[in-house]
Amino acid sequence: MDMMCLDANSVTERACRSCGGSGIETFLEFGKTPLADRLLTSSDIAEPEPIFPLRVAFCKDCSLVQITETVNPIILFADSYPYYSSFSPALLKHSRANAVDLINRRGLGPESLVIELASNDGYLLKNYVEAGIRVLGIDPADGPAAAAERVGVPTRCAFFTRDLAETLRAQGMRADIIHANNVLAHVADTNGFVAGIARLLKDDGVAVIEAPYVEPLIEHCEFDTIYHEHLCYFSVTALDKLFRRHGLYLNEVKHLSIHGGSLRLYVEPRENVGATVKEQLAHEASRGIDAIGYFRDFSTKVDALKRDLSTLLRRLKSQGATIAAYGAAAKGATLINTVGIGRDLVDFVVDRNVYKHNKYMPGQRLPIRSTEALLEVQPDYVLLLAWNFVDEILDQQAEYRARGGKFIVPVPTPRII
Ligand code: JHZ
Ligand code: ZN
Repeated sequence: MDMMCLDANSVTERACRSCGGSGIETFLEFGKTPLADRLLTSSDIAEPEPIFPLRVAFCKDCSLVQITETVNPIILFADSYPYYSSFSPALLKHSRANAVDLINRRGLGPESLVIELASNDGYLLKNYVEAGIRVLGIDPADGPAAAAERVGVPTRCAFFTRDLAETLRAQGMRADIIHANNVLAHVADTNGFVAGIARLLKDDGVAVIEAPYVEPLIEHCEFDTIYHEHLCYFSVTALDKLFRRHGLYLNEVKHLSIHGGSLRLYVEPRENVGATVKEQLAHEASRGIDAIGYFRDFSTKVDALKRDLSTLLRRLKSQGATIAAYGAAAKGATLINTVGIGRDLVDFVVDRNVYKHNKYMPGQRLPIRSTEALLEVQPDYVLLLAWNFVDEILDQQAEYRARGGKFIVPVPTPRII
């Protein structure tokens, strides 16, 4: 691998991203890795690739798990960001149910306003548009933002900040609902982002926020969901403190199976903490998720998984098997680059997202093809990089499996199905 380190494009944090405390302790080290969503074109392949330290730490003051390196967000998100939410039917279904539930529960109508931060290609807001409700999407990635406009979702192509919240408020905007799915962990100015939500919500409004949950990450060894875009790995304990700092209250929490186990948070300007939150806080205290001890042996578990997966792939290969991979996911980049899965083991990766075709995975540079390639080539095994959509993908690949093809699911422990 030909790589270089662009130090000027990142900073190493010495204090906690949330509370500013200096008691952050590293418990997992990946060394330097390339950026997970920075897919390479055939002309990039001749160039060295930027790599950045990937190191995970725990804050003893507010319990927040976080990485210590902040890569310039323009590099991460603004420029040819390849992630389009609408390529997953399961995600579309999940998002629609969320919108329908809120429209009913909160009695939303044409006079209501729903804002989504990181609205991507309009996958969620389009459901409100259909119901005649006013919406505004905000997203810094120009490709997905343009796709949202095409489906009738007015979108402002910008990063959401405290300043943007002030500007919108000055224009008379206050939201009944603010959605922020899989973005809170991506924002370098964690406090500014939450302060912006507080400024933009109506007094009786609610922020409905989804974020991957740190407990399944640790329990199911989902270490591949760690990459530079994900700055924070939230517990309810850490979130509760973060919101309170800005006069917001985490009043209700739900567990979701999406992305390997996520939380949906209902956050309001009025304190009305329900049983779901109290129980979750008690659960985290009893499991010790609010203390460093819970995280100390994670690194050993990650090493064991990496070794087992590498051994399995090498054994299959030495038996003459052909192996491809499914899902040019960001987490796939962490997996192949930390385990060391190159062209010697995996021939190509398939993905339904047409924007990813004919590009190459970062670091190991596995070529990305359309999913049809699985039936054309019929490799003996397919390593499932998008393991979070296992049911959906196995159903969709019934023909490949009927012809004898097998999937390798890497986490929580590598297994063949
Ligand atoms: P997917 C994403 O990470 C994006 P990724 C982001 N980094 C984030 O925060 C997390 O989610 C939470 C493809 N696919 O969604 C689509 C098929 O080809 O698991 C995607 O390229 N066929 C902002 O990138 C990839 O797989 C299918 O049937 O790790 C899945 O990526 C399905 C369902 C998906 O997340
Ligand atoms: Zn802290």
